[in-house]
Amino acid sequence: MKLAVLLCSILAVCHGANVKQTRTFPNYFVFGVGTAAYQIEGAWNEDGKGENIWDYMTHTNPSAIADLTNGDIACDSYHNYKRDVEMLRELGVSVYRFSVSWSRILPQGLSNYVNEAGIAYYNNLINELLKYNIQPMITIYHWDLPQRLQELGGFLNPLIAEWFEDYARIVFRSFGDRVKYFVTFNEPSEVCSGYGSLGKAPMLNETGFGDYLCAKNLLLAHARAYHLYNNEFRPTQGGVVGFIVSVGSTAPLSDSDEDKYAVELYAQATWGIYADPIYSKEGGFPKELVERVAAKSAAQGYSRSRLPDFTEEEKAFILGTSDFFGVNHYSGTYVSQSLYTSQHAIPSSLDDIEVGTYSPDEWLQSASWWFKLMPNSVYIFLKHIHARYPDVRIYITENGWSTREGIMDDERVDYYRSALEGVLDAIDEGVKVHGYLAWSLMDNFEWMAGYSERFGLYEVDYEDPNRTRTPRKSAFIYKNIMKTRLIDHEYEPESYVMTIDEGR
Ligand code: GBH
Repeated sequence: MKLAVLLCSILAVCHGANVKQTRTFPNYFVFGVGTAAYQIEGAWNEDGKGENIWDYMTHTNPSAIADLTNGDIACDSYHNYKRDVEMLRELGVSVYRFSVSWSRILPQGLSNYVNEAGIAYYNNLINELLKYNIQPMITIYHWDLPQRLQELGGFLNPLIAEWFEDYARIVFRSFGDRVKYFVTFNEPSEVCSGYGSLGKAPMLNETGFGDYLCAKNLLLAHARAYHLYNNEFRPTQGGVVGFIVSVGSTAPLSDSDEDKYAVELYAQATWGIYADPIYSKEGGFPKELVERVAAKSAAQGYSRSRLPDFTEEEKAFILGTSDFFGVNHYSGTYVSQSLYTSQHAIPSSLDDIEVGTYSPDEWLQSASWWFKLMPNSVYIFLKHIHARYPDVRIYITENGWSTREGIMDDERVDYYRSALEGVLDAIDEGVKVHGYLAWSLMDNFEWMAGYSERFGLYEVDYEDPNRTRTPRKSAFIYKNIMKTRLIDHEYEPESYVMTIDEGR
């Protein structure tokens, strides 16, 4: 036993030390990994695929991406999907979350023309997964809107709800006989940040307008797809449909009532706006947020709130439309009213709530500017969701750490171990977490950061035309956790040669 561990067990203070090593993940708990189409597939214009907003943006405005790259080839998973499935078998996952590309299936966005080659690609992938007993989880929309629909307004056009429903119908009809987990949207906050900032395609930067309008339209699109599944597909296919929000952890900077209230407002503005309409008791957007935006809008001279509210009928239509709470999580911050500065764009959602955030310098910085390690953040956000929506079944659909190149990723190993301790802590306290999907299976196109930030359990060699994938240390550690269903903080891989454990 290492000295540090010995001390920990004597003092019983070190979070995640071997004191807790005997705790196992419950039988119902599933493990897996995730990816997304634009980030891995490449083949951006092959076999009839149409152009999407990321193709368009990276081609017309290359300097939007930190390293001037794009997803034209990415990990080339369009040609390498069998290797991807082999990696999933090496790891021993039971769930693989991937997204389907709208413009690969419907090149022009609308359902009058279906690209059969696109359907065939996903059929091949799904069949390969099922051959090895790996359950597919399909994200129907992970940020890659067909460019044509963008030209028609994208998520600012209320018709997006109908366009999305038509697309979802083709996805359910084509794959739902074999796929039992669906997610409509990945991270609406990021989808809508494409309309309320320069942070994502289509970079509309209509702060405090575009993002709010997108939120409303996206939730209606989600609800339509959910009802469609419920009415037309669930009776024969018997799967589940969820929705994924990203939730950062928060702690009040001080004990003051103002700061506690700031935490609530921040939660409302960053994820409650998307989650409350579905999971809260009454439905609709969060009450204080609605009041704040209305008051700010009035003070700014607008004749109506910049946050368009739902009708009562729309509220009822959206309420309850998710079979599980999918949540992506990376980190968190301190939140305080006293940190509010007028640095936020005006108008904007953070300006509307008049709240600021702070992450201490002592927190370990990842390779991504927005992301430092907040101690215990997984436990904190799980408790927060549980407190807000006590009955909901939670799947962590993304969680991971970013580094630069390199196979020996001890930071990522530590991150995963302590994140999973946080999951066990939350389960011990009655939080209904049913699964954990690491982000990501392999390095991939990290949106505005290009290939400069790496989230993979496998490293991808982008210099190599074959896009060779090599397991990192974290791949061996995560594999061992999934296999033993416990977190052994002492475990070290015997070798760095990956093999498939047959007969799982
Ligand atoms: C996920 O997004 C994505 O689903 C996935 O595709 C991606 O690869 C992965 O994470 C890693 O980034 O408010 O200015 O501080 C997470 C996106 C990006 C959401 C940073 C919160 C905070 C920006 N997160 N963002 S800011």
